Amino acid sequence: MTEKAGWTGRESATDDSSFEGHKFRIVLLGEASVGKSSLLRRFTENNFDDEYKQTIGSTFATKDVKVIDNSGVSRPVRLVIWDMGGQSTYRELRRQFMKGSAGAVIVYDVTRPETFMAMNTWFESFREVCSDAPVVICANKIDLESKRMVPPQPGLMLKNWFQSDYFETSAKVGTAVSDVFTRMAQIVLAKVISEHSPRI
Ligand SMILES: Nc1nc2c(ncn2[C@@H]2O[C@H](COP(=O)(O)OP(=O)(O)OP(=O)(O)O)[C@@H](O)[C@H]2O)c(=O)[nH]1
Ligand SMILES: [Mg+2]
Repeated sequence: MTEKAGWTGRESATDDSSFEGHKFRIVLLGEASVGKSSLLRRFTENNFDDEYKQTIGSTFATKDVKVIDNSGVSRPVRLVIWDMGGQSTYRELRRQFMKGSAGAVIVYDVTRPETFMAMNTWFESFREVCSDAPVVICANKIDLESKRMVPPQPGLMLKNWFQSDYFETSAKVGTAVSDVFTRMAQIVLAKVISEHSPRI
């Protein structure tokens, strides 16, 4: 799949006559096997696969959501979500895709503390490329209660550190998955609206 030329994190819908709303590119980041593709699949197809199929390079999926803005108006938002393979060999490719994206969902696996420990590196590499785009943290696989090694507390510390939202999710069961993406849509929409309102 190739990226459309001239894409930025925010695009008006003028190039897509069937959709009237804002369109945002979001990237999914985090270590290999934390559940990025599974979260995307759950969100876009409401499906889950127990078998691990490593993402080769990157793929994307699109979903339209309705977001209530600050004035209570429901607005259509199209999210184009890029799913980056977490293997380190894709580092440069990921940098290219991060450029100009409107926000990042950064995921770790609560059963593997090393994936939590890597969160700061993911955050920093995103910040290097997108200095003020919003980030949402996803503590995934919370259905694996007996295997859970990272409790909520460190996740909440990360939330403060990154100044971001934090969700505990399960792509398997579906817990809070749509909340993650809907919240991201809401934040990026609010940001665009505030950047384009006249300053007094
Ligand atoms: N129990 C449970 N398993 C999950 C969950 N999310 C993902 N998995 C499993 O974890 C494995 C890895 O999931 P993926 O979605 O492929 O992980 P990824 O982050 O896309 O991995 P890369 O593409 O290599 O970066 C798969 O076997 C999934 O079935 C979850 O919420 N709960
Ligand atoms: Mg994947």
